[in-house]
Formats: sequence, C-alpha cells, structure tokens
Amino acid sequence: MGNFDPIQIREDFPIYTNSELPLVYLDNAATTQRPQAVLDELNRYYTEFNANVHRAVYSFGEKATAVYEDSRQTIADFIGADNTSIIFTSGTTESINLVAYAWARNNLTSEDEILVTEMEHHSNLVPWQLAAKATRASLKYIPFNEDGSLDLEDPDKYFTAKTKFVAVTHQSNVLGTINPVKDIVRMAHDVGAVTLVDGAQWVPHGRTDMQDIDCDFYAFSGHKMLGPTGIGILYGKPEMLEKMQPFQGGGEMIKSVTMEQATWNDIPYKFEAGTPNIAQAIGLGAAVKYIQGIGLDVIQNHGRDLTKYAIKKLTQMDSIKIHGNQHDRGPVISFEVTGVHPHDLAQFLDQDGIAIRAGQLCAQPIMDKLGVFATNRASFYIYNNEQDINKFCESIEKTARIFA
Ligand code: 7TS
Repeated sequence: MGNFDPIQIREDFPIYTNSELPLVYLDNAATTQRPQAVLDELNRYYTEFNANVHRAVYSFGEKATAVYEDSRQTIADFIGADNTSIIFTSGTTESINLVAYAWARNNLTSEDEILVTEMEHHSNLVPWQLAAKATRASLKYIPFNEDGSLDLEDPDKYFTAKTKFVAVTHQSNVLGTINPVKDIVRMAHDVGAVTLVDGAQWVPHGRTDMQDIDCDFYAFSGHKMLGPTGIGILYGKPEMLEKMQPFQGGGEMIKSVTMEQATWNDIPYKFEAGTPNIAQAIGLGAAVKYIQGIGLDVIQNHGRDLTKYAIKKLTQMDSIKIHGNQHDRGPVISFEVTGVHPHDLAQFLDQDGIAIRAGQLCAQPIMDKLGVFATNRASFYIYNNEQDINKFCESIEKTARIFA
C-alpha cells in the first residue's frame, strides 16, 4: 500500500474531523463522503464568481463558464474522451434515461430486442422496461451464475441479429462483480447493437478508458466518487450524439428558435437544456483532481486489500453467507447473518457507530434470484482501513450472539 494511509486521508474529510463519534462509514456504494477540496470549490464558485454559464458577458460570468468548461475537460481526460462527448446530467439515473428517451424511443421497433443483465440496478433496468413498452421492442436478459459472474458461456443465445441495444453494469452494486464490459461491447457491436455501460460503481475504483471499452454510451454519478450530489455524466460517442434528437427542450440547447420550430446547438450542449448544476459540475472536477492526486491504481489496490481482508474475517465466522464471487470483485460485499434480519443488523451496527446498507439495494431481481427478501452490504473507500473492518466484524459477532 506504500505511503497511502487512510487515517491521513481522513484529515481531508470534515465529516471525519468534525465527528464526535468514531465513524465507521461502510456505505460508499450508496454515496461517498466529500473532501474539503470539493467543498472549497463549491464555496469558491458561490462566493467568488457566482453567475450563470454560457450567457454572461461580464467578467466573472465568463469565469464561471471557463471553470465549468475546465471541469468538463478534466472529466473528459479522466475517462479518455473528447470534451464534446461529456454531457453533464444530474446523475447516472438521468444519464441512462437520456439515452432511453433520446436514442431508444427513436430507434427501436417491435422487431428489436433490448438486452440487459439480471444484475442491473433498477436505474439500468426500469428505463429499458419503459422504452421497450413505448417502442414494443422485447426485453431480454443475460442471467448470472451462482458465483456472481454473467452467464456468457454461449453468447449467441443472447446476442442475435435482433439485438439492437445492450445495457450492462460495469460493476454490480450488490455482488461486486466486475463485468467484462469490453468483451460484451464487442459481442454487441458484432451483431450491430448499440451499447451502454453503467459505470456508477466502477468509475470511483478503477481506470476507465472510453477508447478501450469502445461503448457507445457510458454513465456515472459524481456523488459516488467524492463529488457533490446532483451531478453525473453521460459519455456518448460524438457520432451517436450528433445523430440523436434532444432529450429535453429549453434554454442553451438550441441554435435558433422561431414560434414554430427550433434547431439544435452543437454537442454536448444540445443535451444540456436550462441552467445546469453549475456548482456541482465544478465540484465534480475538483473530486476528479483529488482522486487523480491519490491515483486510481492506489485506490484500486487499497479497495482490493480491504475487500480481501474483510472476506477473510467474515468467512472465519460460521453465521455468515457472502453473495457472489468471494475473490475477484469490487470493494462491495453483500452478506447474510444467519438468524438476523438485515435491518436489525444494520440498526445494531449503527449503535456501534458503523454505517452499512440493508435492504433490497435497488436491485429486486437480484434479491429474487438470491432467494432473499433483503440483504446487508458493506462497501469501502479510501478513508476505510482494517480497523474499520475489525470493528464491523466484532459488532456482527456481538449482534449474532444476541439473536442466537
Ligand atoms: N447504477 C448502479 C450500478 C448503482 O449502484 C446506482 C446507485 C445507480 C445506477 C444509480 O445512481 P444514481 O446516482 O443515479 O442514484 N446505487 C446505489 C446503491 O447501491 N445504494 O444506493 C444507491
């Protein structure tokens, strides 16, 4: 782990330095904490150059626009994309819906199939159910195996001449599975399908290169990678974005407007109707710089080490069942404690200052497949350490004894 020290990292996070309790925050897959650098950037915008973007001619309005566009460039560089391919949205959910409305509804027919997987978050499932209904296309899915991997033994079963659109998560928010998205995109392109990857859980934890993955669309959220809430990204290949109709109409997305009709602005602005989430977009740029300052390889290794350590400790207990592949996974562990309802466990852990997630994790089809009504989930990030995991495991053992 070199010089990387999560305790030192906590100095950058006011929630740690302000907290009177020893905070064991293990719900990073839901949202991460924010470093001072991001909060300072929000504050700097609001206090030093607060103005709308792309319209003000006065100097601090131009500064707001420049900083907003710098942030877009920082994010573009971060994922190996051109800045015209980076659309600011409110989050992964809106990014996916943008494609479901602006692309799917205009390009699919009753002859076509949309292919998803059985391990999608509701955000990458329900928009496709709605698009299928609207276009009368069929919705198909790739199941997952007992070990949490996708069933890709015989891809021809799923990728056919009818497959027109494929949506897949890069990393599962329940199973932690890291999917072979590059291969899946190739299989989809081989049958002429358009592809979307949901990177909400992956981008905070590993290198993401649009040129390498070669997907048509890629979606992620700022708040899961140290950035503000209310901001996310939709990457789209420029040639796709150029051909698409707008998602929402309004200010800034137009080139010219008469009483009868309008023409569209260049990409990406064609997809950014109205005043955007300016502060949040600027804050996300600061979050990306903070992540780059630590280094994604360091972050990924730290996540791997902690996950390995947590799995080792959890598997030493008799009462624990871990869902999915126990080894090669992202820093997300969903598990059951025999005889303890997930909500009870989360509440008992809370009494020891430990925050984990309990529930259906916005993935009811996964719960159905696992045969559980709800589950527990611990997820790690840069400020977590082995001490956190020790406390977490001690608290689970204590709770299991109470319910025994
Ligand atoms: N896709 C995946 C894989 C996710 O994990 C989430 C959020 C989303 C999409 C939606 O992101 P949003 O930022 O638009 O809400 N996942 C979770 C979770 O696992 N617990 O809370 C939110």
